[in-house]
Amino acid sequence: MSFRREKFVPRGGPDGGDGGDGGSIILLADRSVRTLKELGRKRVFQAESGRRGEGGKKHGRRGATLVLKVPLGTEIWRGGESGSRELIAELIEDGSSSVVVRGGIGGWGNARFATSVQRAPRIAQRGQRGEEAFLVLELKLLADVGIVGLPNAGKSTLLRAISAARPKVADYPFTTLEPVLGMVERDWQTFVVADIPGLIEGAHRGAGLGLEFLRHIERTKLILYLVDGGSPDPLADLRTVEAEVREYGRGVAERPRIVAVNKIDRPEVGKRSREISEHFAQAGLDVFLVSAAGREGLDNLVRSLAAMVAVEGEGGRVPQEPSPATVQSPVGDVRVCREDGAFRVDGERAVAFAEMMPVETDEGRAELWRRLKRWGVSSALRRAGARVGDRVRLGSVELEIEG
Ligand SMILES: Nc1nc2c(ncn2[C@@H]2O[C@H](COP(=O)(O)OP(=O)(O)OP(=O)(O)O)[C@@H](O)[C@H]2O)c(=O)[nH]1
Ligand SMILES: [Mg+2]
Repeated sequence: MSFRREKFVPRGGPDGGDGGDGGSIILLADRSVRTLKELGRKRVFQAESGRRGEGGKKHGRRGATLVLKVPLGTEIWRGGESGSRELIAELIEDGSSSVVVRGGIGGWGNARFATSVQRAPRIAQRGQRGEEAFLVLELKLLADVGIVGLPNAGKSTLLRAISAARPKVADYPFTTLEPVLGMVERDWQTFVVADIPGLIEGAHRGAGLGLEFLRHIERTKLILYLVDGGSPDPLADLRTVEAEVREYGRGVAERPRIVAVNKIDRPEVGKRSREISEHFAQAGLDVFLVSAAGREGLDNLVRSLAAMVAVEGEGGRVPQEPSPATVQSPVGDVRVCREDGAFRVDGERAVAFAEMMPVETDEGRAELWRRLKRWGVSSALRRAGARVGDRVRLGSVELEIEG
């Protein structure tokens, strides 16, 4: 509330400006954020208040929006009074966001209330109360492949063998307590494999570590069932695990699958390997015979996983038009986007460099690709969905991604 005060104006009019709106809080999915740990350290977040209005009809400034970055795959739940909760958003794609609480509207200053009748209103609004919310954030890992099997089957050993991830391996059950993700790279394709704890018969009733961790593979494109070839009956082991996965529900049991029998390096397993595959074949199952520890048969297995991930990726699960990716490279910002069936790379220096290269020669092209890789452009292309055989344009240069 304010009234104009000037010399020789004995009774100035009302000139109180409006208050600014309060800031909102937005959760934003950002691929550079990996965990919720950062957020977890602080418990209460508050966006900035709007400023007060002032005399001279000056409106108060709006409160700044508070943007909290979260990893891709974050679920936002609103906690209810009775402990119930409701899912309000899932932030899966890079850049997706959700306004979780809205700032209040700024109150009107007394200048707004002046009328021909009421020339000196002593009314000013209070600002609206901002929203408050009690939220639970839960991170579901985003993996393409989930490895499922009994404890000790060699799941973690396998993930170590096919990726740079280093989950703990030991000769006792339930070595893995938390899911571990590994990035598997094969030529132009990368996919993420999740190693999860082993599950045992009765897990749906809480035996062993239970089944709760299966939520981490709810969204995988396929499941890799890994069984220990040294077990008395590997097929029965598979059935046990399958039954538990079915109990868990949520479509995990119906996911496309690959079955692999592990530890064929052990002499007693090697000897039985034909018998084992035939046993599975009779049940209509094609299996891969591998040794995670001895790195046998893994090329074949990874090739099949990669192919299945690629096929599944064409369904509705993966966005067909990922948002343009920008990379900060030594030659400045480079942007990658889709352009009628091909991929376009923008960035002044990167494009100039490409146009200056003798791309008609194998050597020239190879050198350009080496640069693009070093600048992070290849990864950006891959993230944007580019695969072997796709065309890439840099200014007037057009290249095909070679395998
Ligand atoms: N001989 C042989 N041993 C293996 C192979 N793969 C794993 N092992 C051994 O089997 C044991 C269990 O391996 P892990 O990779 O920890 O098994 P896991 O399935 O991750 O087990 P949990 O995390 O407890 O569910 C370890 O002693 C490994 O060294 C293999 O291909 N050959
Ligand atoms: Mg393990």
